[in-house]
Amino acid sequence: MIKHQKPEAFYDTFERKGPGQKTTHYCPGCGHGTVHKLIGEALSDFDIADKAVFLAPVGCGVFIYYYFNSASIQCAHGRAPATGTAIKRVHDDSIVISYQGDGDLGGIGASEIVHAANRGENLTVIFINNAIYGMTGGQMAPTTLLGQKTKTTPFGRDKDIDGMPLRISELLNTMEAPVFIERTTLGTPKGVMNTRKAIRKAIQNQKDKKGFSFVEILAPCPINWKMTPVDARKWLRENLEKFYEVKNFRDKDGEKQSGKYPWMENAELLELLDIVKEKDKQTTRKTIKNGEEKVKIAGFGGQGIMSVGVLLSNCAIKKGMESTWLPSYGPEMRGGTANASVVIAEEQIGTPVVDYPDTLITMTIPALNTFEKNVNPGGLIIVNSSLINRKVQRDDVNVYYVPATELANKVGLTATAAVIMLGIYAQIKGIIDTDILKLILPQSLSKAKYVEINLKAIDAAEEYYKNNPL
Ligand SMILES: Cc1ncc(C[n+]2csc(CCOP(=O)(O)OP(=O)(O)O)c2C)c(N)n1
Ligand code: SF4
Repeated sequence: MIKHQKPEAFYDTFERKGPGQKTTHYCPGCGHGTVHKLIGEALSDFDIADKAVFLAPVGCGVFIYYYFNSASIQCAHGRAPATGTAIKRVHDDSIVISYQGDGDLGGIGASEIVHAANRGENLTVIFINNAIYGMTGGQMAPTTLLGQKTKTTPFGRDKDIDGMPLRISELLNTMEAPVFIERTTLGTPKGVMNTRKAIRKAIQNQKDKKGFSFVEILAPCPINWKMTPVDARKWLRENLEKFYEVKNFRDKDGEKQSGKYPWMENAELLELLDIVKEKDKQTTRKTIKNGEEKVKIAGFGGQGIMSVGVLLSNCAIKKGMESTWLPSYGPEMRGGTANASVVIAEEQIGTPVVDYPDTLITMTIPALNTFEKNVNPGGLIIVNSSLINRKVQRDDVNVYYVPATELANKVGLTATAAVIMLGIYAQIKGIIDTDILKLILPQSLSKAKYVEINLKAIDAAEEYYKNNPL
């Protein structure tokens, strides 16, 4: 029976250009739409749409998340294979589909695809080769044919000036690791059916944990080729297919990947991260207001901002909570602005980015100036009053002033000021406590000789807060 219907893996309507839309943003005759349908059908037939994670490229495929009712991540230009590597390593059961154009994959992202293929990541990569930069209006791509006229090659691509068109499938086929590499075409109905098969195989391989699977699809871009959809398919058959041989390059079984990476089996590390201590998790898990606490620790480089962020995050993990740490540096090696974003949560964390912190721990005036306005109403700002000689302007947040640098000097090391700030945070918020700080601190410091003095700094913070409660 032939069914003509939208795959269930698609949303009912596409909201890209307002509610209720039934059509995609692609131009008439564009290859992207055809390939979306083939992927959608595969996901529906395999019943894995809920496990799929799309890696959206920069290019015309950028809006993939408007169409598939699956998870998707908008990747930096060309970086989808790197993003996919990370996702696979923490969510091995997800089905990660990297969807990329020839500019994205073969140009700016050439390095990422080469290394992901060479590592044999268990990913499915769908590579749309339309021999042009579609989204930006038709500039030359790495795959543009010799003699092909584009915006940036108005007299046609010239080998001596622009180099030869890149045959990406052949390039990846020089490597040992990939298990499946096939080039298909949308130039004919038969080609579309073969593309369908190749996409299914590449997804099935990932399901079976076989390894890196790559499908290069020769696709039309009628708009930038300046042709009608029918002429574009003809041109594709007569030109693209002549240079880019349509064939299967390899289909090997691949050694089934265990899905476990060495660090996932390192008992010492598991112990450290407390992943194995389920019991401990249940007994010590804290209830956090709204289930999540977002902290921004900000100051200058060299003040221990990053280390204290890692320390906080590790304490939270030790307590059986989820936590992320995200550093942000200014361009200078030393003394530039620096801030760390830490998220602590009862459940899995959606994003490590902290735009609106619940707590701001601020070591310097520029940091206070930058982040004060972003603190959530009802939140907390802890101010190092030794270095910040102004008051917080907000009246809808709690503020605690602590002369952290002064206290650190008394302890005997100025650099412990950030640990003192964290000690104060522990006292006020109670999400982590002094005991856990003292337990984790020795593991967080790279130099053992500073452990003792930092432990003293935690005591100093506790003492100070006892005498000056909020
Ligand atoms: C860092 C960066 N460099 C360049 C661009 C401009 N840019 C946007 S899409 C694109 C290439 C798109 O071509 P392709 O990957 O072939 O996809 P298509 O649009 O043809 O599907 C480029 C160069 C950008 N957005 N970001
Ligand atoms: S510009 Fe080309 S690749 Fe982009 S949507 Fe239009 S036809 Fe498709």
